[in-house]
Amino acid sequence: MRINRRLTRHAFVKIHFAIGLVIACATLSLLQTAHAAEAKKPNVLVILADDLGYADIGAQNLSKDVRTPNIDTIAKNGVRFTHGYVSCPVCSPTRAGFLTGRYQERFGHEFNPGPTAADNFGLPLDQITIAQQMKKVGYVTGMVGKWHEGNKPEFYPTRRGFDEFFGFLGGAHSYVHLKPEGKNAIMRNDKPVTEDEYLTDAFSREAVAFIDKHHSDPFFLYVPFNAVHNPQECPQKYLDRFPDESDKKRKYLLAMLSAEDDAVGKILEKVREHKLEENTLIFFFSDNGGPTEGNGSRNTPLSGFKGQVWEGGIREPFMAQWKGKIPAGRVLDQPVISLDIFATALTAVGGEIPKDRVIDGVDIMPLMKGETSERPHETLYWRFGQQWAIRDGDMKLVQFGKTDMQLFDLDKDISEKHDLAKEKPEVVKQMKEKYDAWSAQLMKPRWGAKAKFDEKLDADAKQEGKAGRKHERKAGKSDDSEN
Ligand SMILES: [Ca+2]
Repeated sequence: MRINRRLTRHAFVKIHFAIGLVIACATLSLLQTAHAAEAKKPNVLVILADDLGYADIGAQNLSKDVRTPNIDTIAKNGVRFTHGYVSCPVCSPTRAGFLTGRYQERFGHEFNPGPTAADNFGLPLDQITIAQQMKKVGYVTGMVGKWHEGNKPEFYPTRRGFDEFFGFLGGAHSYVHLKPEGKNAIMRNDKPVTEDEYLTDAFSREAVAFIDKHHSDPFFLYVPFNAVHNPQECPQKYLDRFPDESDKKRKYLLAMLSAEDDAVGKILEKVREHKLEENTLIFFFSDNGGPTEGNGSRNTPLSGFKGQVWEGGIREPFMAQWKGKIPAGRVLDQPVISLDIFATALTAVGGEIPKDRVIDGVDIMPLMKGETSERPHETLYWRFGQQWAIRDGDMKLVQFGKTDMQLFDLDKDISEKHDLAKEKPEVVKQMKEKYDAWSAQLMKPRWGAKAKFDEKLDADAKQEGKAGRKHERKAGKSDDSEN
């Protein structure tokens, strides 16, 4: 009896111990599962090029002289869009659209600020940025590069949702004169700093450091390089990669782009090194088309360039990868727009799409995954002062200055050469009505350095009359002065 009782007590203690152990293990396991789920939150990396032509990425298969093996891997590992658009043919408005997921003219951000920014210039503070929404769901957010969304402290990236910022506030910057002076100094967070490296290399270094620092947190990293925007400045080692190029502008373009490609390569390598490739959604695109005369870029076979709503101003190299989620190596012809990144990225991370305002971009992940082949947009719109365009299906109606509207079938006429407006007046009428209905929802531009450009267009259009389509395209030149 005594023995039995002792045994029983002993067994009782053992059972209690065992139950405790099981509970502890189960709790630990649950915690681990929760942690694993947490760790699975995908990172988002958005790499933006500046003033890059449609033909200037190797993966586009349109120029033989460009050397972009690293950027090309994004297309190889994921999808490349042949009809990837931005919402404006110049820098600042496109970026405002990307950051908010909205046609930026909805909030008056229709133009660049110009060399002397208006007092009120900046991404309006009542607009919600993708970075702010990322932060709401626990993301650490960083930006490295060109901001161009306001120069005053209240508009700084650090006040608009980015935990960390390295770069400059203006629309263009020297790549080699990097003293902490003037309004457009290189800054770390809110403080000017001296930078010794070539700017493209410095941006790469900072983006890599951000990933090293935050690789175990879910992160959102936005890297808007200023390459290949002017000024054309480049270390000899990159120029030496193109010994046979005799056109000086093209040579600098190729070399600066090659430096940018190296920079992107280092960032992608860092993602791989931390084994994050299958947990990182990556986008690459350019903010507007190439200003061909300004920097030697090429938009072939598209017509027009930066500053114009012809395809060459608004259709860009546009690609995305997410290893294991987006099937590799697909080329998609469905039109998408940079506004879509907002909804796509926020949906991927479980973030909130604001419901109190119109969000124009949509989640294109189902398309990229191959779950649907439906076009995410039947209609896309552009308004840029006296230029505007609407793409409805494959038809595009364009008004450039005060000349007649022109109609093109982009499926058959990628270079917008054959105006169908006279043949199809009903289509012109319907599309114009659709455009007007959209345009009526927009605000008046908040600032207007663009007015002079519009006056010039008017003058050119008057001078040339209706015969002047070619001339109009020339008149737009590169919109370099506006950045
Ligand atoms: Ca640009």
